[in-house]
Amino acid sequence: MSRKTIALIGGGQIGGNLALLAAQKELGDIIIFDIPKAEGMVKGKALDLMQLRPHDGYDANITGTSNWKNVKDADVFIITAGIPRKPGMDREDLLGINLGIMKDVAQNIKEQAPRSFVIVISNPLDAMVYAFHKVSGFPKNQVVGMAGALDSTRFRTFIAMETGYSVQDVTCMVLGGHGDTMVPITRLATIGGVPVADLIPAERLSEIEERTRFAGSEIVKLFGNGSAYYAPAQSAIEMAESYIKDKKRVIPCASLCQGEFGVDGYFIGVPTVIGSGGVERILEFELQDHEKEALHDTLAAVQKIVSETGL
Ligand code: A3D
Repeated sequence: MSRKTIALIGGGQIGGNLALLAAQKELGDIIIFDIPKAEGMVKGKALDLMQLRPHDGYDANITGTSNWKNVKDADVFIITAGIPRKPGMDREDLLGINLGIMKDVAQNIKEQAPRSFVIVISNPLDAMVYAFHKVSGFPKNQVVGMAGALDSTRFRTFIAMETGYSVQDVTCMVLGGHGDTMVPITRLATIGGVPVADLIPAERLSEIEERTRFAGSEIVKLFGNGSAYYAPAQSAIEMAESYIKDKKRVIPCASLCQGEFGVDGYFIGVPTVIGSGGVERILEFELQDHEKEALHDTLAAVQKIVSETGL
């Protein structure tokens, strides 16, 4: 079986970490693509990563390029092309610049690798994954947005920090849009199978939900000149790995809903099965009334930003 090729479109902070993690997991050969102005930077990152491989013996070929022809027929694309937030900015403030970039990227991926599986990370995520889908015309199983995977691991992290129990045993999911209206499904969060509501007082739990909603901004404020990259990269790699190894993991992802959870025609965070068929299935379950309301609010926010794309 030949190795898969993973093309990383955007070789900045997240792109560099994606390359490192994909190499360490031996997911395949890696191509880091960026604009001509950044070609030296991605070629340098690729070479640096090549020289790290002998330590643990990762067999992956890593290259940098600004030529679309070099990503021809790549199996997986992970898109981080665009600009990140700075303090005081909402994700929505990135729309003007990142939409133009996403249209260009979608057109090129459509030409070079029409059968690939595409994971979008660029913000504002809910609008960017929608734009990719519209412009590329890719079937819905080939396109997915990374957001819920990260929002859920942030929620898990804060629950583990609160209790002191292993983060490994904390499970929970965050659904909805990737913004302040995201919906942590707290009643389903458990630590080793024990409901968190039995372990953490309600008041503290709602503070943790709130911190989760603004976890991205908390890091943007601390950095002062960009947004998070380690955890976002790992979250997308989990999704890529599930596709490449046909693991059929169930991960909250921005998937195109066509009736699921009462959402029609929008990408929104829902429990998604990712396997060799790409987005293979959305797992629906009964929401409680307050969760339905919250999902309705988050859908309104997603619809608003999507309408601003004009697509
Ligand atoms: P950064 O380090 O600036 O990297 C972005 C890269 O994109 C730069 O190297 C640019 O040169 C490159 N780029 C710009 N235009 C193009 C183009 N047309 N083709 C290819 N490459 C291009 O940013 P970052 O890696 O920190 O963040 C990347 C994106 O991810 C931003 O939009 C962030 O807002 C977003 N992000 C999303 C999440 C989610 O959870 C969804 C989390 C964190 C960041």
